[in-house]
Amino acid sequence: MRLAGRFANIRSSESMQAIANEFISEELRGRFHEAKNVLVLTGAGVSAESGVPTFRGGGNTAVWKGMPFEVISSAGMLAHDLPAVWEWFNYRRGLLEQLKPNPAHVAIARWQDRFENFALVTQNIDGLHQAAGARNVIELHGSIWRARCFDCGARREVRELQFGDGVPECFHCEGRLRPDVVLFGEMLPTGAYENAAIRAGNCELCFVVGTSAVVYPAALIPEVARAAGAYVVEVNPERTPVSGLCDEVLTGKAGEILPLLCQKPDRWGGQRSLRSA
Ligand code: BJW
Repeated sequence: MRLAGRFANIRSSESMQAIANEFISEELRGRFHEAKNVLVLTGAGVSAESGVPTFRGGGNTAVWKGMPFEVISSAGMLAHDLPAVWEWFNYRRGLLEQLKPNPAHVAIARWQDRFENFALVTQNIDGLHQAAGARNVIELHGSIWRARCFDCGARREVRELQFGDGVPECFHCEGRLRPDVVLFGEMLPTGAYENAAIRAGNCELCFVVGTSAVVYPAALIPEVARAAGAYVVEVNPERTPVSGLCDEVLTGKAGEILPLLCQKPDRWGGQRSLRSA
């Protein structure tokens, strides 16, 4: 179901409610109301409405100084030109510093207090979920706000660093620091995927929000949830390779769709129960 264009005229919570009733299926509203174990997997699209460019979609991939991001954000580039990698991430942090969480981040952060067991798994490195108040975020691809030592593995907030010759030094061992992000061809942080997969295997409702679902192993999470019997819902303006396995595909922007799910249950017409339907 496509939501495009409907949000320009929203004037009141009543019209929000009307749109929610129209676009969010009764099945999903019921499941959302009753669920105890919920997992959300997010990708770059959840931050798009904050002004963060996505990697793919919208006419192809990001390029910086003539290099596609698969090149500049790769393990090979770390070995080849570490100062250029820092320059790329410093540039992006500079842009991010001016951006704020959008209604999708805010809605997801609220869900953590709504469900008994809630897991937020993100591929994003931008920190916007945390800025919206999300806690215990499982960061599959690290964080642009941290640095890590090549030699001793110590981590440090980037804001605390000094960039002398372009590559900051470790406070512990004087080794070279790198951005604490997972580049192409690198392993994910120890336990991050495993933790996410366990949570996916235990959830009953799984939202897949704003990801092209082409990067592994993150793209396996919806499959793990589905195989374990979860109801899987995709939120994305475009179809993706996981659309076919989803129980519902909500076609539209995360910042418009997710707040609809946050409407209070009584506004959805009472305590609907799927099991008694
Ligand atoms: C909206 C919206 C709105 C727009 N609302 N939605 C199995 C098969 C083949 C290859 C592999 C495999 N397993 C592993 C690999 C290799 C590789 C991989 O997956 N390659 C594929 C591309 C083929 N994976 C890895 O290398 C991973 N490491 C690993 O697996 O280690 C073991 C291993 C190593 C080597 C070989 C084999 C195994 C690591 C992956 C790290 C990814 N890193 C990046 C860069 C981070 C640093 C940086 O930022 O520069 O992470 S790549 C980039 O893609 C970034 C993202 O987190 C990631 C995913 O992208 P995402 O989030 O899905 O964004 P987009 O842009 O792709 O999509 C945006 C979506 O939003 C679109 O669908 C829009 O429609 C939508 N959208 N506006 C909602 N308003």
